[in-house]
Amino acid sequence: MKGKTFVHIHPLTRVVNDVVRAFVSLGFEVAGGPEMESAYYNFDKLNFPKDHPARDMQDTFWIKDVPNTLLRTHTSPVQARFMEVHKPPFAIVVPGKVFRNEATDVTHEMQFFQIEGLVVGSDITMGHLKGTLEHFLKNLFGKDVPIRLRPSFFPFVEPGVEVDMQCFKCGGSGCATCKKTGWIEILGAGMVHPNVLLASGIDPKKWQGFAFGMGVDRVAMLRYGIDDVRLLYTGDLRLVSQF
Ligand code: 2NL
Repeated sequence: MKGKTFVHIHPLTRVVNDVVRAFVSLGFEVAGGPEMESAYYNFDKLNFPKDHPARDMQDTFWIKDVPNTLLRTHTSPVQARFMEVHKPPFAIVVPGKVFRNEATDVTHEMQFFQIEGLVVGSDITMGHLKGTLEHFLKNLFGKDVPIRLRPSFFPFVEPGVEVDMQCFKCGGSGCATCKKTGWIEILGAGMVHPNVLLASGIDPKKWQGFAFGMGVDRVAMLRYGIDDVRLLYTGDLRLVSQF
């Protein structure tokens, strides 16, 4: 070929690669699964009540004319499938595309990327969760990053937490990136709900686990200062060629 060839790696691909590499260096394995799922794996196995609003037509893309079939709203059904066929202990990360039926704006797309993690073993505690996330952020940013855990709720964990990291832009003193708070919400996490382990044939008296999930798009926007999530999906070379 004549002339110069430039290789550009999409910002979403960069974040997925870096995050997955950080967890693989801690001994995690990578798992994947189908984007078209059943309500059983996407909701029922994950302790979503039958009347949970996420199951709504407004929030979920249901496949027309195929009963109980949808585009997965998170990567958790992959972990549910994994737990059915693997005995603990295990540690996995699951990167993948997910879908939500909602209006788009600068922070919302109807398709986006998620990375979830799941660790199941004996005597696994919240301390293991915190230590793992600290290792992950140190690996990603090349230095210690303080984090804080705030109580939160997700149907598939108990207790659930939201995890903030100290702002990487200002170091915690307050700036536009962290909205003057010094902290950036980076992921959701928690201890796997006993119902979720039970539903996949794992005895919660013998095994415990922690899980977490993060939005890749959000991390890419923060990291690269991209102010509209929709730019990540246009294929516009003026964006892509900067990476
Ligand atoms: C978020 C929060 C989260 C999980 C995902 C999970 C999966 C299984 C069992 C238990 Cl199979 N938990 N995943 C747990 C807590 C939070 O994601 O804000 N994601 C963008």
